[in-house]
Amino acid sequence: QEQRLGPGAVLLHGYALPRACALMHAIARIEAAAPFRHMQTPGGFTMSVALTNCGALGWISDRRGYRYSAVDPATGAAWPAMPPAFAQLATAAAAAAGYDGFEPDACLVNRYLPGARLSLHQDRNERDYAAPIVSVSLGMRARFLFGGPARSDPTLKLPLRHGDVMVWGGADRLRYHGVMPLQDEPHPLLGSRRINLTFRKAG
Ligand code: MD3
Ligand code: FE
Repeated sequence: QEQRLGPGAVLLHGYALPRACALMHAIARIEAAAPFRHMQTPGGFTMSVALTNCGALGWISDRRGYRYSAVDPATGAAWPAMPPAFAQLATAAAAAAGYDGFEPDACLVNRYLPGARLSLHQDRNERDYAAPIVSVSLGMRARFLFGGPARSDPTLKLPLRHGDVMVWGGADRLRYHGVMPLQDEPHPLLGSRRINLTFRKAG
């Protein structure tokens, strides 16, 4: 069912479940062309989350900052194309949440192993904040932190499970958010992993 989290934010429980198997096969192909890697933060830390990308633009981080790149910095080659099934799912989920015509040009694929976490941050490397963001959770359960417009605002802890899809836009677009350290509760299909797809209009 749908859970409204704010004026522009909706959690669609299990929305991606019918497509989960196809998504995992597509992720295996993306991973073969552009392997998961741990990027450096501008502050010199190594991210505990490993990532890769597909689509015209990919989110990257290094000592110079966070940004989008048309090429994989590890190889200099273009990121793998966004599988049509990915774009279709993101467009349909956005429409179900009230955002018609969402056409993502970037899909960040995050991989969490037990202990990996994502500290509280805002997504602000995109050109246009008018487009929503669509996020698809696969595999192990995560405790998502849903904050406010300021880092110091109180956070709500929200469980995200295999197949859950979140859509964020409008007034909720710049909320702080993060992911608590993952507990090892192996998933029947994915084992001790969590994969998150984040669809954005970045360019
Ligand atoms: C809430 N990834 O990669 S996106 C990220 O589970 C990121 O890997 C999360 O945050 C993950 O940047 C899931 C969820 C998300 C994205 C944008 C938001 C939540 C948001 C913008 C405003 C509020
Ligand atoms: Fe984020």
